[in-house]
Amino acid sequence: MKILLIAALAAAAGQPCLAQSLQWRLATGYRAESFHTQNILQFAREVEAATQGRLKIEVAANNSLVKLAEIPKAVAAGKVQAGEAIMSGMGKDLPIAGADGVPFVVGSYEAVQKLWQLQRPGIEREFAKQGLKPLYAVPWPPQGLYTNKPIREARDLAGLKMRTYNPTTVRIAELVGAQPVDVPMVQVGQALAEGRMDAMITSAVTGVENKVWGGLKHYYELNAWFPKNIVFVNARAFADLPPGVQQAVLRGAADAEKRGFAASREAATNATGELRRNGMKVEPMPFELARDLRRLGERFSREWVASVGHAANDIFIPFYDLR
Ligand code: PCA
Repeated sequence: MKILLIAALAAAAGQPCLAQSLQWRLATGYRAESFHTQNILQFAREVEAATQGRLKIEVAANNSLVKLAEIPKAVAAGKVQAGEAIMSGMGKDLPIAGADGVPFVVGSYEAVQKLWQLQRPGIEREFAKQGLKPLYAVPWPPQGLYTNKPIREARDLAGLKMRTYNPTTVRIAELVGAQPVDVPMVQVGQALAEGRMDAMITSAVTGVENKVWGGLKHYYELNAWFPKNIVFVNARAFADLPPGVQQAVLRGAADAEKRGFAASREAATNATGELRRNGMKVEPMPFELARDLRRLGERFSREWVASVGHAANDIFIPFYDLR
């Protein structure tokens, strides 16, 4: 009698007695302390709470489960159910994700939102073709230039070893006559200590996380682009979830996106102050450098539009309100 009563109560509360608990693994290439990963961890907690433990998401940070560059393929193959990647790094397989890395298109968080809204339908379609379902995207703070010596114009970068993380940073290094060096974000501190890099383009927050002030002395606020990280799941794994759990994941994702945008803004402000407090010179972009980089930026825009074809118009024409 007592057991029957408990069963009835559980059913009335909408909790099946034998509800199966599912466990997902989510791979990221960034550190657990990163604001992106902290946001993912909160997303995982919220999904677990909203589903009364029916879906648990275990987050594997710092390339521990799958290396950053291999995460989309690992998720598509179902080796892990979910993952995070940097969209501008996926440009080879996914040209429309490359819009993120075109310099001087996006100059504010409002513009990040606008670009993302315009990219999202195409990203959903392209991800679906690869068996992936996007959940949410969060930008890194604006990208600036770190150097070990003062820079006035692009020519001053010639011969420097420039750390890269996506096709844009590689092209910039090549075009200014620097030597591109591919260093994963979590190894920047080590690469600096070993003298493997003299400069890089990334956010203030990434400089802080890697305590770069030992080797790099200048930070120029280029505001060049705001690359986004995207969190996604294996489409089958998502389709196999009960509808209520699917809804909890989507709600959690929408909240994570909002929270992530706010965290990125906050990290941007705090990190620039932190660079200054550690003795770095934080400066606006010198006029000549701005001129040179804008020229490169225009070239990248044309190349990107040519590589993407008409899907680029669907993004850039409304982005610039050209209709
Ligand atoms: N940090 C990451 C990507 C962009 C950023 O701000 C990195 O440097 O790899």
